[in-house]
Amino acid sequence: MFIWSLIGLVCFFPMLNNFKGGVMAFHKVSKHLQHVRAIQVVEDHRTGYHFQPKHHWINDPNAPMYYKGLYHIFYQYNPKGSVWGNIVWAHSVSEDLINWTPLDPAIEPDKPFDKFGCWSGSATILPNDKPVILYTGVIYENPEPGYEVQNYAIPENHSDPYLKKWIKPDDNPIIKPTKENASAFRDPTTAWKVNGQWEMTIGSKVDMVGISYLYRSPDFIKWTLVDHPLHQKENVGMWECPDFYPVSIRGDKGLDTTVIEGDIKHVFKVSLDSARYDTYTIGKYDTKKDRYIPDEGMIDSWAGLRYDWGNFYASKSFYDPSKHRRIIWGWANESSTEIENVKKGWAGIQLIPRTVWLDSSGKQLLQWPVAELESLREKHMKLSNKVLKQGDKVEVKGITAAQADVDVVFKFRGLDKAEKYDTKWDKLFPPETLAKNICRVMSTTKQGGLGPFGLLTLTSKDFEEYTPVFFRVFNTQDTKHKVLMCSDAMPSTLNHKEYRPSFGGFVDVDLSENKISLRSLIDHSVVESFGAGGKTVITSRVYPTLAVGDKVHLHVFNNGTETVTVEKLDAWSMKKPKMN
Ligand code: DQQ
Repeated sequence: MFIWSLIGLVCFFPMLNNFKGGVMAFHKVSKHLQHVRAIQVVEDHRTGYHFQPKHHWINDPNAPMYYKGLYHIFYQYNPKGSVWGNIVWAHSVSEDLINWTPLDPAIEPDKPFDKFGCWSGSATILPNDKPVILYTGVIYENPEPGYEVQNYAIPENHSDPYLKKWIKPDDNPIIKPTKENASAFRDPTTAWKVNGQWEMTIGSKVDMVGISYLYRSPDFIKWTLVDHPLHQKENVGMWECPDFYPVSIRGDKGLDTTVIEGDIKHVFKVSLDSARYDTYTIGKYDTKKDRYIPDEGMIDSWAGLRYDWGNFYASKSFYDPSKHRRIIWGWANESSTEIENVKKGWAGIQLIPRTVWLDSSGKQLLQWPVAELESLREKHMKLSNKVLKQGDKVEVKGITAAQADVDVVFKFRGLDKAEKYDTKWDKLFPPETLAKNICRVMSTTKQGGLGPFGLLTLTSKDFEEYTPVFFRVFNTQDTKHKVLMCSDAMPSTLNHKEYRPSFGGFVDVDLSENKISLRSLIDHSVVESFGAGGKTVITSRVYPTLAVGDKVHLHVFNNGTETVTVEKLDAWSMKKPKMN
C-alpha cells in the first residue's frame, strides 16, 4: 500500500505540469509501467457503450474505413499494459459502428523499418477497391521520440472483408525524414489525386512552426517531397495527425477525399501536440498552387475552432460511401493518474463516431453522433414544458442515468436578463483558454441572468458530486450576445486528486427563437455533449466516487434569474453493445 502511494505521489506531480490545453502532453513515456499487465479490469468507471478493448491502453484511432460492407477501426494499442508504450495497430470491425468484433493486431513492430513503434496513419482506398495503409514507423529510439519514417501496408487477401492479414512489403520505408525533422515527422493522411498524381500530407514542425509536408507519387510507392508544404503556421508547435478533406457547401452529404473541385470547401485539421487539442480551419484547396489557404476570418492558431473543447485528440475522419457521410473518430485519454490506470487495467476510449458537415454559414463544422447509436436506446423518459425557476433542479427519473442519451430543448422568454459580459476576462485570459476560464470562474453555483441552465449529469444523491453541462448567455457591447457552453469536471468527484478541468466553448448560435438545444451522451466516466445541434461539442472524463452505477442521478437545472422552460426532453437508458 505504502509503495503504491509513494509511486502515486512521484508520478502525480510531474503529470500536473503536463496539462496544457487540458489533456496530457505527448504520450508520457513511463518505461517501468509499460509492461505491467492488467491483473484485473476495474469496472466502476469503464464505459458501457463507448469503444474500448477488453483491457490495457489505447490512443489514436487509425485508418478508419468502410470496406466490403464492414467498418474497420485500427487504433494505437499497448497489448502489454495500461500506459502508452509497445504500440501496435489493434483492429476491430463492425457492421454498424456500434457493435465491434476484435481481430488480431494488423500491424506490429517486427521489421527494421518499424522496430521501435508503429505509429499513426491512414487508409486510402485505391481504384478497384484496394486499400493501402500509410503509417509512421520509428526506427531508432534515440533521441526520443525517435527517427520517424513512413511505411505502407497492404491486405494479404483483398477478397476478405475482414482484412485480417496485412503485409508490410520489404521496400519500406517509402519516405525518410530530412535531417531537420527526423523526430517530428509523422501521421500520414489519406491521399487524394491531383493532376494525375497521388498526394498526401505528413505532420511536422521546425522550431515552433507547424508544418504539413506535401508528398507526391505516381504509383503510391515512390513518393517525392513537394517543394512547398500544403500548409504551415508559425508559433503553434508540432502538428500531429493532420487531416485534410472536402466538405460540400450544399447540404450535409459527405465527400470522398478524391473530390478536389466543385461546390466544396476544404477542412484542414491538426492535433496540436503542445496544447493537446484538435483545431481546424475551413478554406480552399488551390489545386494550381497545390496549397491549402484558410478562408478570410479563420483563426489559424491555438485560438482557432475545435472539434471538441474538452478531452478529444488525434482524430481522424473517413468517407463512408454506404451512407454518403463523413465521419470523425476521436480519442479521449483518461484524466486519472497513470497509477490509477494501471490499477484499473485499462486506459483510453474512442468517442462515439460523429457525422461531420459544413454549417450553412460556411464558417464552422457541425457534428452529430452517428444515427446508428440510437439503436442502443431502450427505456425512454420524457419531460415537456417543465418550468425551471432560479434555483430549481428537476430529476429525470426512470432511466439508467450512468449510461444514457439525453436530448433537451430549453426555451426562455427573451434575452433581457442576460448578464453583462465582463471585458476584463479578455485581458485576463489568452483567447485559446478564454471560454474554459470563464466556465471556471462562473460555475453553476454562481447565479446568473439567462443561465446557467442545463443538465447535472453523473450526480450523487445529495449532490456531493455532479458533472454539469450548461449554457450562460452574456450581453456584450459589440456583438449582440455571447453564448457560452461549459462542461465542468470541478464538482464531478470527491477525489480531489483527479484532474477536474472546467471545459468551455462559445456557441455561435442564433437565439432569435429563444431556444437552445443540448444532447449529452453519458457513459460512466465520459460525458460527450453537443450544444445547439452540434455547433459546439465538449467531452469530459470524470471519476465520481459516489455517483457510480445505479447510484447515479440526472437532473435539469436553472440558476439564472430568467425562468427557463424545458420545452422537450427525451432521455433513454442505453444498452451495452457487443464491445470487443
Ligand atoms: N500518437 C502516435 C503518433 C501521434 C500521436 C503515437 C498523437 O503517431 O503523433 O502513439 O497522439
